[in-house]
Amino acid sequence: MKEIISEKEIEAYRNQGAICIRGLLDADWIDRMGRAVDRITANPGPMRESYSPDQPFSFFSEKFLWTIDPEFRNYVFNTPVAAAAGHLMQSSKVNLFYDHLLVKEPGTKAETGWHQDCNFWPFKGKQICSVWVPLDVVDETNGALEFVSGSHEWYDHPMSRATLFGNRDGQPKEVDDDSAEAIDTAPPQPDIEANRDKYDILRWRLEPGDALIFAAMTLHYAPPNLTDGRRRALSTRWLGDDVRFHLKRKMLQMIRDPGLTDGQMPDCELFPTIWRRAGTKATEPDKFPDRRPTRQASDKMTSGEIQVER
Ligand SMILES: O=C(O)CCC(=O)C(=O)O
Repeated sequence: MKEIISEKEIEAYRNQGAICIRGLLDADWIDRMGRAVDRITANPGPMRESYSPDQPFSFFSEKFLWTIDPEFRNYVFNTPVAAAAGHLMQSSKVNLFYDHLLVKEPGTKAETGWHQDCNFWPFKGKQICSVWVPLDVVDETNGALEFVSGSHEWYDHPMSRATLFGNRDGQPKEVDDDSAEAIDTAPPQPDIEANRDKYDILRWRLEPGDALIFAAMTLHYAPPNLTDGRRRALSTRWLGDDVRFHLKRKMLQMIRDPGLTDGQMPDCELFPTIWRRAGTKATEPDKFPDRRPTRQASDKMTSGEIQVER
């Protein structure tokens, strides 16, 4: 289990918008989650989606599994993943946005097109990141993520993007509210693929349990999986101190309505606070005694704690 996040790693995350942390999860977690992923892909839940139109479910996606599956719940509450996100974003606490299982089956031709995650996420703020952990060895032959270094700082506003990956049913939903922000007027996304040599592109070969942690504004991509092995990855999305709920005209579909209004802190049953920096206390909006789910796993939260080296 990874014990330390260094100041150097915090600085690299701040400058590049994406870093690799080696060995964040140990072999036991990899084994457990590998079995959980095999179980879910064989018997998917309600938010299953195909991201490979020509090969249905070859690029398999499912979100919010922690709300229906004990092992995924255990993963978000009891691994060091939340703490790593909190330390890297220099936040006093982190809330879970959602967990996202992404499997590229052998021979998946679909790439993951260049995109920013935050375009259709219902939040404003800079302290938003994802922790992407592969359960298989990954490199450029089977779908390791790549990032444009520094792209998280290009603009304050998410860029608009013409094409989305995913099936039609899973597309962001139109929000019928005039106050919701439209991103169609935002700066367009540059064509990174056609101009790779102009950008500083980061990529790593990863072992199972290594983690890529990246800001929601960072442009990223993943190649197809043309090998004969599976590429299973678990991405979790995290919200820090400066994040507020923010309606966008087109929004990611969620498993249920979080019940938040524009400008609110994201504390609610659907986005639970999972990690808190030692010595910090809950602020008022974080207290939801009536709506909080029973969190038997959260009592053991310190087992997932990590320390920062100063
Ligand atoms: O796993 C992939 O291919 C895409 C992952 C991704 O875009 C993400 O986690 O934000």
